[in-house]
Amino acid sequence: MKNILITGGAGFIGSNFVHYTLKNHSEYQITVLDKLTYAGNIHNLETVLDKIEFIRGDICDRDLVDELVAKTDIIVHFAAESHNDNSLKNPWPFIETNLVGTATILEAVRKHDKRLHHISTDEVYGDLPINAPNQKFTESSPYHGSSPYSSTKAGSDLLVQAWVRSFGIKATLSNCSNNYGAYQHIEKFIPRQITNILSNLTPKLYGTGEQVRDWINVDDHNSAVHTILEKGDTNGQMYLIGANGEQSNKFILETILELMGKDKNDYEHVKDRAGHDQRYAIDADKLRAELGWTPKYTNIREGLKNTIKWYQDNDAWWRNQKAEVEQEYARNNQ
Ligand code: NAD
Ligand code: TDX
Repeated sequence: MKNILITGGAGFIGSNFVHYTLKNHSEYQITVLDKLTYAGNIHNLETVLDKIEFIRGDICDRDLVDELVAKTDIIVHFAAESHNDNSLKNPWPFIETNLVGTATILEAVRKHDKRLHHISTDEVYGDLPINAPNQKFTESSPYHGSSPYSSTKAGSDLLVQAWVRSFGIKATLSNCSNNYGAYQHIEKFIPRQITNILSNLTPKLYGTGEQVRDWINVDDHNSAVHTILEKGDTNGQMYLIGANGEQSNKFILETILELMGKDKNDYEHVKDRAGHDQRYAIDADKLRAELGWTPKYTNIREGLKNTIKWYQDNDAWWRNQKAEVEQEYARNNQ
């Protein structure tokens, strides 16, 4: 058995990673470290709490991180402030968690000589033009963060790279595109629109809605992370994760409306996001060619159908947050 420490394991992707690991990788003994911010939810793990160790704590807490890293073999670092819109209102938690938190983990990894996998995002590369299908992000694309969120994630990647080069720590990095699936906070695009429809509220599209995101099922992201844990080059190699899922926001929203039996025009355009990235697109050839990974769930219609069903079936998981989330958006005319 190997011990694995999962930071941010009560959030959207991290909790899916815990479930995925328990189902598919019995070789791991799991500890989760999560602060349970507004985005973390212990209920995401309630069915498996007897199979894992859960520790509520902050990745910026040096003593706690040191103690937990000392006891583990591998760290998979998901914990982050993750929502662009929040970073535009108050960047400080992003600077604390994404930069100081990652540095705290790196120092413990260095001291105890442990293996790190750092979870990052395609947003570190900025954006691409909408009408340039041949342009995609690759591992050699230049860093170009647009928001405090994406720039602090970019900074966290650079910290990992520096600790590899200067201190020789064993680390891999992955930069994934937009995830969808169960347990995603209702502040994010797809769950916000699904829960708007389930609450008889009008879905809200920023600006023209022509912006493109490269959608991937959260289990495909997590299977890629496991592939990197098994076969990745720990000399600081970075792998882009994506499943060729490019779609405009407008298309996604119209498909959700249609799948939920509504008129596909039944939404409103609201104020655009400041600095809104136009298009993300991933070239995942390195991961596919070097490590032999392939995604499984590439039918976005099917994926949206299952995600809608999850929010329908798990009303209690999101319902009591809905009014507050929408109030916050309304304050910004969104
Ligand atoms: P999320 O906001 O749903 O979850 C983040 C989790 O981290 C929460 O459980 C929260 O409580 C925890 N956390 C936050 N600050 C912490 C701190 N200081 N100490 C300990 N725990 C803390 O985010 P997510 O969407 O699951 O994203 C997880 C990771 O994946 C992030 O690093 C994000 O940048 C990256 N990522 C996300 C996407 C996406 O589409 N959501 C795509 C690519 C990469
Ligand atoms: O109500 C909305 N209406 C809307 O049109 C919301 C919340 C969003 N949008 C648009 C903005 C984006 O173009 O939808 C798109 C997706 O928005 P988000 O869900 O906020 O995701 P994004 O900003 O693309 O970032 C996501 O993917 C990369 C995650 O939140 C990040 O954590 C990840 O790094």
